[in-house]
Amino acid sequence: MNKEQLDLLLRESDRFPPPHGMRLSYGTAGFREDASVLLSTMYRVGILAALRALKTEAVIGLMITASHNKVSDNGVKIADPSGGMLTQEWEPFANALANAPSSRDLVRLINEFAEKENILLDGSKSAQILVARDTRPSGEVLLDAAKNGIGSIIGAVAQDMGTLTTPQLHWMVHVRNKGLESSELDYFNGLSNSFKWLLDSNPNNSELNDWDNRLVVDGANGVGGQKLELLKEKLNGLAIEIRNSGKGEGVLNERVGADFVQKEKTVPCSFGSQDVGIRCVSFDGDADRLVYFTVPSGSSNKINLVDGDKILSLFAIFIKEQLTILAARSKDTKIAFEPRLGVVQTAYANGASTRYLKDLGLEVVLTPTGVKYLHEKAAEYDIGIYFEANGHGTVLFSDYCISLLQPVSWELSNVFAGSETHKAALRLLAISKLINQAVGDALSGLLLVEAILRHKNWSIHKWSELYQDLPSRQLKVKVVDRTAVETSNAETKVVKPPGLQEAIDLEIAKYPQGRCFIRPSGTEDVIRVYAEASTQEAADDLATSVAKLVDQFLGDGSSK
Ligand code: NG1
Ligand code: ZN
Repeated sequence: MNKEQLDLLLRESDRFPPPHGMRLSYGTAGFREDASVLLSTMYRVGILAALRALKTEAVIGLMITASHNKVSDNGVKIADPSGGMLTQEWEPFANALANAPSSRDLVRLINEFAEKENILLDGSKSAQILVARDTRPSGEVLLDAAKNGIGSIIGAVAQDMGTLTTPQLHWMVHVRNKGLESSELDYFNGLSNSFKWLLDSNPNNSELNDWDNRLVVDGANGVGGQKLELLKEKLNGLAIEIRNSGKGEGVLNERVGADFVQKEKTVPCSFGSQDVGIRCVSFDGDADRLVYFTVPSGSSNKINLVDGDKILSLFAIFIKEQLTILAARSKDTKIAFEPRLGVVQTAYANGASTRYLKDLGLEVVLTPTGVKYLHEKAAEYDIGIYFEANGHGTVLFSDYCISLLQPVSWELSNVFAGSETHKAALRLLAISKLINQAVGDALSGLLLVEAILRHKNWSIHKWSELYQDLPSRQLKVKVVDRTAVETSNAETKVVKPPGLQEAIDLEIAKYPQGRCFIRPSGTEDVIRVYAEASTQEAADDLATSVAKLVDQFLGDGSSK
């Protein structure tokens, strides 16, 4: 590091001292804490992004959001050149940077790391970082700190993209590094054009006069509702009403949004009896998750949830159908079109969904929680579909698969233009353009669900009845130190502290179809408990007794 760089770093980092007595960790989705303690973290992640951009010689993203967390929290994560999450190899460095106790320690760490990674810190190279934030009030000040961090590395330049959904920023990084147009307008045009294309490829389109095109969306009082207002103007064939769009009085994620709807199975604010029977959707605070639901008739405030597992199942059925059409024809063409289709879930997937998907003949694998794991696994297939039960997921297409789907491949193999085979290929191609290839995206997920339901002429009730969810319950337990829990087998077994797994197993054995696991959250200071059983009462009891065990082994006595 040259003297100019050293002086700049020391001078600037002194302005952002780290909070005392806190240990920050780059968790399931970056750093997340109460916004009031994050200035120094933002500054340091700005430096991290700049180093990553210098190392990869590509555009990097920095997103300020705490997704579904309460409005007083905030967070930051990095998008790698592919638009995916920061490589896990850099997470230890991210942790060390965030926790360096003084400016001198920080600069020493940067110097050592840059040397190890062969990153030249002499200003001879330039680097570009796209920065964006969700609608949290704390975002503006935190973004300034991140820009300061980027500006502390000579040659690195921040491009402020303003307020975006998390998947928009990831998408921009992804396409920018492919040398393609990457403005917000390009994003909206890409979604609306491929949606239209998909609808037009529906052989039954003209017979769908009775199709209910109404849809009510809960924007979680966040950025997703605002962006959908813009996208909506470009869409035909859907009558979208947006509530909790962030323009009114409501507070971000407070009794609204995908996390609330999925975990509490309760009607979000501003929804109620007027919505009985209509397709409803909830986004989370940064619009990378979506879940569908319906409001049942009657006086209860409970909903019928159509969660990420059912969205995954719908996508899997449709994609498999298209592949079957192609496989039948590929026998008498020159192309052997048999892409590997894989489905990736986590232990939070409802057991009934996993059984259903396997019964369809699909290959299903489980990974630990966190999109970085699911995405990585799904990318191993020609078409990989991944979803968390909470509604985060997408469909990945390999370059090989996309090249086979291009019209030119079909023309070469004598497939009759306009035939069902040809259309099946075009549908898959449209899906690959519609669905975000970088991360889960509520806007593109919504359009794909809508297009498939319309293709199949299915109501949300028909979709919801694909299989019956096993009753489940999620709880969180506050403990003194959540890192005291270590797990294995895609987080389904506790290996530390000793004896806890055996105690959990004894509880599970008491319940028919009982399944239960615990894991430390990567985004909150809690241990999460998930339980499933044949009745709701049994799932509740199992979760409660395991939460008590967690408390006995590790707690401070205040489970919530
Ligand atoms: P943690 O807090 O690690 O459970 C939560 C979600 C993850 C993922 C991240 C990132 C659950 C149980 N966990 O992580 O699936 O979406 O947030 O937003 O929903
Ligand atoms: Zn989110």
